[in-house]
Amino acid sequence: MALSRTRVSTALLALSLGLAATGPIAQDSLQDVMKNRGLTEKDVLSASKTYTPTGGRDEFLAFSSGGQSGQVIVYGIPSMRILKYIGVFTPEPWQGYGFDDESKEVLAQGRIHGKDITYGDTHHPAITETNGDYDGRYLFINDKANPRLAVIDLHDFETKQIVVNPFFKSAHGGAFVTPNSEYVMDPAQYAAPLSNGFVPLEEFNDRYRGGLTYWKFDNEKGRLDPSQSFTFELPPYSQDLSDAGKGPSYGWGFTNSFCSERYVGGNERGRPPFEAGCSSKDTDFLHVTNWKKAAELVAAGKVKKENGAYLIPMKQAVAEGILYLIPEPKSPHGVDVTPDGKFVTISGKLDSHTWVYSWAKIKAAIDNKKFEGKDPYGVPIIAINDVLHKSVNVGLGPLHTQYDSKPCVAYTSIYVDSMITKWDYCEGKVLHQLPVHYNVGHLMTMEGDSVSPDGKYLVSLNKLAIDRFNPVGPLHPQNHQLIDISGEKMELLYDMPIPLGEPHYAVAIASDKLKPGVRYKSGWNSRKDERSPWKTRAGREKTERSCDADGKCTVHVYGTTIRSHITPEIIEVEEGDTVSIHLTNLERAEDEVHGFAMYGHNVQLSIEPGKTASSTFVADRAGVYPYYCTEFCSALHLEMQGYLLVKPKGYKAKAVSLKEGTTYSQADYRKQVETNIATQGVIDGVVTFITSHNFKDFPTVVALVEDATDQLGFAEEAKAKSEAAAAKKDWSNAMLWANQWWQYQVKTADLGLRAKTHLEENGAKKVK
Ligand code: CUK
Ligand code: CUA
Repeated sequence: MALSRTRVSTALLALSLGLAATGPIAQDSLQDVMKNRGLTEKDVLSASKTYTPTGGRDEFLAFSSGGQSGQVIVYGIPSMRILKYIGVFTPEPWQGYGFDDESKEVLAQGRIHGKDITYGDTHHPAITETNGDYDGRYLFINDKANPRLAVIDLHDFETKQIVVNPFFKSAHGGAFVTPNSEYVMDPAQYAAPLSNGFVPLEEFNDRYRGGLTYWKFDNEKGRLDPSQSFTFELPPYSQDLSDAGKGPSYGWGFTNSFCSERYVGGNERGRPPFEAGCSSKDTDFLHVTNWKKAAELVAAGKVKKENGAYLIPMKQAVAEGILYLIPEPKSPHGVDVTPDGKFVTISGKLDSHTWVYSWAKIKAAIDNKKFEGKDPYGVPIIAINDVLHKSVNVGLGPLHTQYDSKPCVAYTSIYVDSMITKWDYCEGKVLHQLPVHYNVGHLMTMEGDSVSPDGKYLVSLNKLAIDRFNPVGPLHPQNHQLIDISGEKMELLYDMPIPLGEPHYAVAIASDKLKPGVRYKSGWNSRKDERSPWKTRAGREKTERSCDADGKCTVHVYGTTIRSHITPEIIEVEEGDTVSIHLTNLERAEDEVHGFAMYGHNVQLSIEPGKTASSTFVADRAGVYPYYCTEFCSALHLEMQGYLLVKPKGYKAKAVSLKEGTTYSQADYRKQVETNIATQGVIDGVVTFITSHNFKDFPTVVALVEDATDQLGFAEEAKAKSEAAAAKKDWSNAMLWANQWWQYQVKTADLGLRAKTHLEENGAKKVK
């Protein structure tokens, strides 16, 4: 939609005169709308609790697992508006993730035995904590299928690191952080040999193992440190969800398991399937581990390394008194420590109770060495009756528990009965139950697994949507239901389809705890958080070609992007060259992102203000390859383009110089200059409006004015070049530079008008 010059000028003029078009006035009253849409008063009340007027912000931000998409979904609460998908284990073209060289390096960290794994089964996001409270610095998320853990920096919402578990072949029950993000818990799920070779299933009991990794998080660097991380060897039970102790239980961790029967299926051999053999006993085991003491053993050099990583054998863990088992209800799933750290709630998928364990009692049993026996691996078992505080009938198939800001109040998701149960874990009584659609998995309250939950809202992450939305084929979205928990009774507010998944867990943080940046330092490698060696400044763009002794040649392009051109606009290489294009976005303005896509080479970059992104490929076919900016960044965005010319080997140029399709006369030049003078009038008018108001009180406007001033500076440069060409009677170049001068004016005017509108809409005051 390239606007003609006259149309843009007219539009600018109309806007500057305040002639903005107005639509027809809506005549419906609230009653009319309710009647026409069949809404009840309760619907309207619910709507008004989630409706967020234009420009409004959400009180909380939720980070949801994106399930098998390997991504993280960010949405606002209570509006339930999706704000972003963050690429984590999976390439994500919009963010250039897995396309630019910098992020390819991050994804490469997640290779398994040298193989690219381009999906992830993400389950549990976790936000870093300080003193048990969300601090909003980093987010972790696990991959169950390939035992990996990723670090996302919440300063720019980008994935910075992926680590692969050195022992496990799957890992489900992470990520859960310790109260000062010292460690991230990440237990195995399906038992397997801790080594990589073949071990027959017949040797399951002796040579298959479970485990629990405590990944060390370097809070200074914001990265996981595999060299300081350690793993507990555990019995071949299927370890499941985990949670870290806090307050009185600080220093300890809790990990569920199922299939402590150690059953190995084989229905093709005529054996009963896993599901029968793994749910035959009445109880499974809660694993209680002391990470604080384990870390001390590691620091004291008392733990040996295997596969290059610290592994604490069961024998050593038992001898050191840092590993215990407690029976828990059949096929348990969620384990959730209460905000005060005094209790641990555990739910069994095949039981209708949630069991509350007392930390004080667990600690007393450990201190008094009061055990009911040992498991086949010699791990002491604490009797359930010695530690049980309450057992509460919450409904059939309880899974996960989250907490309220009100003391003793918990919410548990009830999978089979499809409902949320609100209950009191101190007194052990049910307070309220609310049906949901359908088969809720996790549930989430605001900061509901921290030491200070915020209450207010609960999201029910339902597994099935069935009939709740317009049908879109056999694969349905999932349904995240927003529930108001501010009153005595829960109230369902809103259904939100999640078209990416299957999401498992989500965490929500008060949005005022997040302070994401809007630009990078100029020439920034965002994935490494350091200045890029490939950065370039305006006017310093260059292309360098070098060849080695074997005649292999590499071309490095140090380029830039700014509204609305890419420098360079022509790149010439020879067939067979390795080409690295490094682009720095020179913009400082908020949201002025440029993209870079090229025909036939799988090149797609997203270059945010200040970022330097690189793309390396082999130009193995002679030909013409147009490239362009993929973000509609300005009126002349479509013209933000260029050509990669891949010349056949030994090609000799025939044409001497570029021949334009059009040449320009003195009259063309004059006409352009007249347009420019008129446009300058519009700009001056807008400037007068802005400077006559208290614009400095509006940070958005201050930023726009800064950007506009920059653009006007570029206009001045182009104007000087135009006048120099005119002095030499080079009318074509004079006209083209005059046009470039006008391009910068249009950008200036565009910014100025945005600033003016912002001032008008936000009640700026006249100052002179
Ligand atoms: S799990 Cu999926 S509903 Cu991975 Cu936490 Cu419970
Ligand atoms: Cu830059 Cu379009």
